[in-house]
Parts: sequence; structure tokens; C-alpha cells
Amino acid sequence: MWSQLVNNISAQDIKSLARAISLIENEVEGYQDFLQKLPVGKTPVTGITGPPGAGKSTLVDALIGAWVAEGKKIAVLCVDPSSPFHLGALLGDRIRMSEWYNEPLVFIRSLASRGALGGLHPHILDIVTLLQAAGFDQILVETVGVGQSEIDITGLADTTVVVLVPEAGDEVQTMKAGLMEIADVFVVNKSDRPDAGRFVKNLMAILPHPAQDGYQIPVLQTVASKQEGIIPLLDAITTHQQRMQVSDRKAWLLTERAFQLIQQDRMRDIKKTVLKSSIASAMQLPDFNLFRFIAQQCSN
Ligand SMILES: Nc1nc2c(ncn2[C@@H]2O[C@H](COP(=O)(O)OP(=O)(O)O)[C@@H](O)[C@H]2O)c(=O)[nH]1
Ligand SMILES: [Mg+2]
Repeated sequence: MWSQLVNNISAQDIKSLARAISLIENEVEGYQDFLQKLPVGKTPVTGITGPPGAGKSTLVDALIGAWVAEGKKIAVLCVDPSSPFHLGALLGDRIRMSEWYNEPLVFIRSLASRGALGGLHPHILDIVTLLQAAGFDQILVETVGVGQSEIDITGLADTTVVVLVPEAGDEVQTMKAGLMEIADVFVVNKSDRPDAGRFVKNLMAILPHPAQDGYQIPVLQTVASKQEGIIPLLDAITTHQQRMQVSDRKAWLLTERAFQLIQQDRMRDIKKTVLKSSIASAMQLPDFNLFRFIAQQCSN
């Protein structure tokens, strides 16, 4: 089953891809070997993060539209338990009415749960690796920029786009510090709001000037719901992707995942029920001490 899946995924078979993701999510026996056998893909990963309601999904929809128009193959992962993607709702008529579903140009998967890897889905790294093996031109990951996930996304993504909206009172300074630090590209969406220009000015004022390492973080304005400003955003993402930086955050994310897998591997032979019956009999002894008990177990 697994080796057939590897072949199918290299051949970019979408059904097999969907199946493989489910197998990974359910940690079906053999999934780690399967991941080892996948060809290495270099598809750039773009993270789209920001507060709930900022228009991330609408932007993703518009980006898909622009990329599909160029004949690109796009994969999207949505790690937002509060608003899972519904294909119909996400994709505008423009895309839905074309023949995209006959040609597997777009693959969308919503990952509902959060957990282990900081704020991200426990298997997000595995799934991204899988998508990279499946020959997509671009991978987009939408995450809600609250809590830890905004930090982790920078390890996962080559380019992190932070989506903001012009806020009442334009208190950019009070914005979560986390979001400020991680942006490779800023998008001020909902720029159809009257206070957008002022917000952009305030945002630019607190960005580092001049550019660091020859890269100036762009601040772009979009009206995602009207597909305005999408091409400049696409260009900014491409420009940043071409920098091909190896980030320390990526190393940390991989370390985190490696740690989990090693931990699982080491614990594989430990069955809780067996442990419990050992403890149940050991604790009958008058000099029972849990810590001595564990030390003995580990030295065996
Ligand atoms: N006025 C305005 N509304 C927008 C814009 N972009 C998105 N929206 C609306 O904002 C709401 C939240 O958008 P959504 O993409 O679901 O936000 P997400 O939670 O960040 O993914 C929806 O009702 C969108 O139609 C925009 O540029 N201008
Ligand atoms: Mg969303």
C-alpha cells in the first residue's frame, strides 16, 4: 500500500494525496517510513497569518485565483479550527466556473485540531513535506495569528505574510509584538476603510529603517474581497521567496518535531496497562517508592 502511495504522490495523484494526509493524521502504522521514502520537493511555503476576521481566507482565495490564472498548481492548508474551508465558500465564482476541478491545480485541506507543535497542527510539518513531494508550485498555509502559532508558522514558511486591518484608533504600537517580528511582508487588508492610509503610515513608521540585509519589509494595501492589490502581493511573495534564507526558526521547528518522534520511538515499548499492573503489585510493598521504582525500570 505505502510504496504504491509513494509512486502515486510522485505522479501527483490528488486522491492518493488526500488519502496519505488522512493516514498521517491518524498515525497509521508505517507512516513514518512512508515519509522517509518521499522524494524531496522544494516547493516554497507561504504562511498567511493575522487576527481572526482580517481577511486571510479571502486573500488566500484571491491568491489562488491569480496563481491558477498563471497555470500554477497550488496547495492550501488551513489551520484555523474556527473557520474551516468550505470549497464552495472559499473559491470565488471565477474559479469555480472554470474547469479547475478537472485539472488538479488546486488542493485545499483544512486541519481542524491544534496541538503539539506549539500552536500548529501536530502533523503540519509531515503534511507540508508530503505536499512538497507532490509537485505543487506554491503551498499556502493559513493560520490564525494568536498564541504560539504565529511564531511556529515562521519555521514552517519560507515567507510569512502578516495580514492586518486598519484598526480603530490606529494603535499600531499596541498590536501584538509577536506579529510585528515575524512578518516578511505586511498586508493591510480592508483598505477600503477610510482610516487605512493613516494606519499604513503608522505601521511603516515603526518598521526598521533602513532595510536590513538589503531587504525592506513591504507594506501592501489590499481589498481582498474585491481582489484589489493581489498582483503586487504575489510579486512581493515571489521576491521574498527568491532570497532563499535558511532560518533559525526552521531549525527549531524541525528540532521540535524530531524531539516528538524520538520520544515516541523511545516510548514505543512502554504499555501503560503493563506499567500499571507492575505498579499495582510494587505498591503493596511497605517500602514502595515510585522514584526508586522508575530508576529500577530504567536501568533494566
Ligand atoms: N470591507 C472588506 N471586507 C473584507 C475584505 N476582505 C475580507 N473581507 C470580509 O471580512 C470577513 C472576514 O474574512 P475572512 O477571509 O474569513 O477572514 P479570516 O478570518 O482572516 O480568514 C468576511 O466577511 C470577508 O468578506 C476587504 O478587503 N474589505
Ligand atoms: Mg480564515
